[in-house]
Amino acid sequence: MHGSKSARVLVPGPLHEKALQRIDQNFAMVRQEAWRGQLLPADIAASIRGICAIIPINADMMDAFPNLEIIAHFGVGYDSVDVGHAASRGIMVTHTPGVLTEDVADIAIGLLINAVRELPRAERWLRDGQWASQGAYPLTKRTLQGRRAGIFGMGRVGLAVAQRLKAFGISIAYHNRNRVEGVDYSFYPTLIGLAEAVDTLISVAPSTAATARVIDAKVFDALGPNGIFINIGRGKTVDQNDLIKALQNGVIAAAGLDVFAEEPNLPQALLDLPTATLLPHVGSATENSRQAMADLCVDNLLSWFAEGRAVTAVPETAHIKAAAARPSGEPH
Ligand code: 8YV
Repeated sequence: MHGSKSARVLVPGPLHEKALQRIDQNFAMVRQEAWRGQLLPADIAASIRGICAIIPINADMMDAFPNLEIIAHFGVGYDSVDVGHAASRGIMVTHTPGVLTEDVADIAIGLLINAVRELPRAERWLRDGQWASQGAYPLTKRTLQGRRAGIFGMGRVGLAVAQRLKAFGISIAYHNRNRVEGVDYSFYPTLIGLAEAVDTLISVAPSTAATARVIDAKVFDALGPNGIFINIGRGKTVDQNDLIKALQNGVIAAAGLDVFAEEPNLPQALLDLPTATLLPHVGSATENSRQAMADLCVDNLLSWFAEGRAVTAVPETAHIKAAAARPSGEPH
């Protein structure tokens, strides 16, 4: 499929090199690497029909481009894009589901083993010379064996995490907005109900108005002193202060986190906790996944401008049709 060199596509902020190359080959690319929300000349702004970006895109930014048709977001989670506003203006929003699922699910398992078997601390013991000077690393209080896992968010990544946990012989339950068809893991209609039933809570939940800080002190209390909390979804689903207190006071045993409330900034209190194993949002950070995400982002632009449909629309804008594909007079 070839693009339309006449379609202007804005790329604000950083973007994967491969995506940049393909956008440049197929479209009239407007590159704004150091994007700070600056205004572009009115004629350029009016000519922008697509945006491909990893950076947040709010309503004001969309409204700076009167003829914007599509936002191709680099990432599966799209909480940084105001999709409600996009839908109201008839702007298509796409994301990158599917291609990063396995790599992200692997990180949940890595964090879980790190948290339960204390691998980062054991490695530090070795590197700091304590193995040689003091002997074996202390036995860990906890094991994966016999754990009961609860997955919050049973989408593609949640299912891939469950598949891995099954291989470890860990029991699996889940909470999701709705029961998932064809999935026979125990469903809990409330998050607190799930937390009461398990000792290992793994959050894969997206950041939405309904999930904002829902993982809070009550959930940690329910998880209990043998509790492990893993987060590979979004940091904004957690009350981070409640989590810090729960770890400081032994309300839960340990946490493994790849996502945080205000990335890339973490409170010192969290960094100071020996029972927290922390990663800098590396879930999809393999060359393989990032390349596939870059390809899917650009495939969405190509498909939109050549055929009038997106490949992977977000559900909120899946109904939107390209102007060229609409019978005249039909609204978007
Ligand atoms: C990031 C992710 O988007 O896809 C997501 O939702 O959280 C990650 O893959 C990626 O790190 C780009 O910043």
